[in-house]
Amino acid sequence: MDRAARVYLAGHRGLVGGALLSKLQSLGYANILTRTHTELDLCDQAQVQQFFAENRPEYVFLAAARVGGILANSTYPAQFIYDNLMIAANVIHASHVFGVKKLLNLGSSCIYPRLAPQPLKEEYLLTGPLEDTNRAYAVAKIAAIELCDHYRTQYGSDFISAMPTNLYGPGDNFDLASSHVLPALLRKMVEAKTNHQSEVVIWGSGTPRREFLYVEDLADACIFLMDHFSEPGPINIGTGGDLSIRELALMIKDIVGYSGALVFDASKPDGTPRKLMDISRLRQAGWQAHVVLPEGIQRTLAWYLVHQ
Ligand code: GFB
Repeated sequence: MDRAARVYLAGHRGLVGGALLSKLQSLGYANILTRTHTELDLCDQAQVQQFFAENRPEYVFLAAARVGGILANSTYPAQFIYDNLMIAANVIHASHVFGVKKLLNLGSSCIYPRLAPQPLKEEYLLTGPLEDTNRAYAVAKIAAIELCDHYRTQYGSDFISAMPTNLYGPGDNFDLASSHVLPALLRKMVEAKTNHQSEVVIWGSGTPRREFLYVEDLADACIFLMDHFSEPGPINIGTGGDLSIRELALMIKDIVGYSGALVFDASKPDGTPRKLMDISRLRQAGWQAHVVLPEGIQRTLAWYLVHQ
């Protein structure tokens, strides 16, 4: 991407969008277009078409979505499927209508079949039943990938889809009802330490395994792919390693310096047992993650202690 190119970053206030905005600015991109949800409702096709007509972005990072952890996904499925379908359809279609040079769409590792072989290869998508707790979100995200691929086939659009694993980092959502596991456990342990609580409750059995990618690494990977990847089908973005929720909780406990007990609440859902990504396609493209989990947790904790 030329540093003077008009780059539309949809979702700049989210975890991914915030990291992408910082990274793009640090690399000297001077013409980054952003709009808040109040300024531009991406579920409204007319508003989206007008925005594209007036601003003519050359590149689009589609990082806007309704996202949440396992509880939010299983509590509000209608909003997760509708909002994510509309956002994807409106932004991807407008990018075609107004001649966007390249668009990067973001999927998620949770849209692979629940019991697909591990590590997950890109070709496993749509080969089996989805995880129930986030089926609504997954169907919308799969539709977005299909939109990109069919616009490439029929119209020659250079629209690519990245499939990040579970993300975390500064700017994450720390609301315990809607957040993902890593920020939730960070907050719970910080508060338990501050309030001298004797225990911290961890949802589920602690046995599911998750892969965690630091969000600044993801931003770096997205910009790399925008410049170097133009193929159909999703491309996995991960670290290549995973750990159990129990191991994660013990790591966070150690980093926060919390000395109480960890209690596992089996009444809460475990979700998919594992979703480790195969990142050989990404490695072949020439990119790999840099920030290891303990370092990323320490940076996220430092950010949270200032912004809580
Ligand atoms: O991060 P998480 O909410 O989402 O849950 P998923 C991961 C695992 O951590 C589950 C456990 O087994 C949870 O039961 N867990 C333990 C907790 N304690 C907690 C807690 O306090 N809060 C939360 N949230 N989890 C999401 C999808 O699945 O993955 C989204 O629902 C998205 O759509 C995201 O794709 C990347 O990793 O299970």
